Amino acid sequence: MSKEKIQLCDDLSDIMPPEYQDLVATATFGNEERGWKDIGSSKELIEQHSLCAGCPESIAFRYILSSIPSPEDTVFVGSTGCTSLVFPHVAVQNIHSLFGNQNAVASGLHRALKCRFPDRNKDVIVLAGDGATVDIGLDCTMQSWFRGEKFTTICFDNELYANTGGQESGLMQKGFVSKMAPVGKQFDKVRLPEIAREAGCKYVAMLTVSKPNRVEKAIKNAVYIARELGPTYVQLYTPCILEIGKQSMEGLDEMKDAESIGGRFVMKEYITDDAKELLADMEAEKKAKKKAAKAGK
Ligand SMILES: Cc1ncc(C[n+]2csc(CCOP(=O)(O)OP(=O)(O)O)c2C)c(N)n1
Ligand code: SF4
Ligand SMILES: [Mg+2]
Repeated sequence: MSKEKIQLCDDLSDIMPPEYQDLVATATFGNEERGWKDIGSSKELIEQHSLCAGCPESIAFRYILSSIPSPEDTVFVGSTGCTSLVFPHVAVQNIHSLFGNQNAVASGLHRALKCRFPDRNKDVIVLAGDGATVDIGLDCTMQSWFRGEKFTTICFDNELYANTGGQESGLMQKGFVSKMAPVGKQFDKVRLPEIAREAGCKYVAMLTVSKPNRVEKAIKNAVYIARELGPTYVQLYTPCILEIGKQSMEGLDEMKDAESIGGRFVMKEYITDDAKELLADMEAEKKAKKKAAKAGK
């Protein structure tokens, strides 16, 4: 795992786009400690986006891309929705699946990568909206968890179908009225984190993207646990400011409100015992490495 994979060919380097040259010069590939704090000095994996100005999905993308441990060995599987507008701007391999099929596609992809590269970690990460994950795709989502497929599912939960103008989703809150669902949601928000836990996920987290360090930790936990043990699920509140009638600067306040005591997005984490053990071992190994490095100075 290194920057070697993205090196420029000497004869062609001067005609390569400046974005690619920047990527080669500043990429954090191969740095195990890469994280959200690199965003300020390296915009390597996402140059721009085509979401609405101020959409929290854009910062969620940046936090995720800066936190994945091995971008050069990662493949994202997306689905139709606002998230899919971002993938063309992202410098990580990605596949666009038919709406709702993303976890089935990811299952096949992960198995194929395992056969092709048996000795290498190849991380597969599904990143899709709530409509794709819980409504139209729920069967594929849950069956992949039942089968114990070793990849991470991330859901950008904006509590409606944003990309098609605001229809009701299973993750919409009870009573909410949107443009394309004028009667108001009749049922409670589906408890997907609990379903994920009961369907066999080894690690589940639900949180907003207001605190980058929390997002980084959840993404890293999810990817490392999926590599070794089984399916993991992260649900991120990325409010659709357009549909809930907020200004571009108001997404952060909306997330802070939603995660405060009694809110719908108070942070939740479920970790199985074997996953806790794995995380503890990794932490101990990291500390030992640091100590050895210090002693060697
Ligand atoms: C098979 C199929 N069914 C329906 C659609 C129409 N469609 C496109 S985006 C979308 C809603 C996406 O909602 P969500 O997954 O919550 O993502 P968001 O746009 O909210 O980020 C739908 C229903 C489609 N493109 N393909
Ligand atoms: S419609 Fe909503 S979710 Fe989609 S980009 Fe705009 S603000 Fe974001
Ligand atoms: Mg949605």
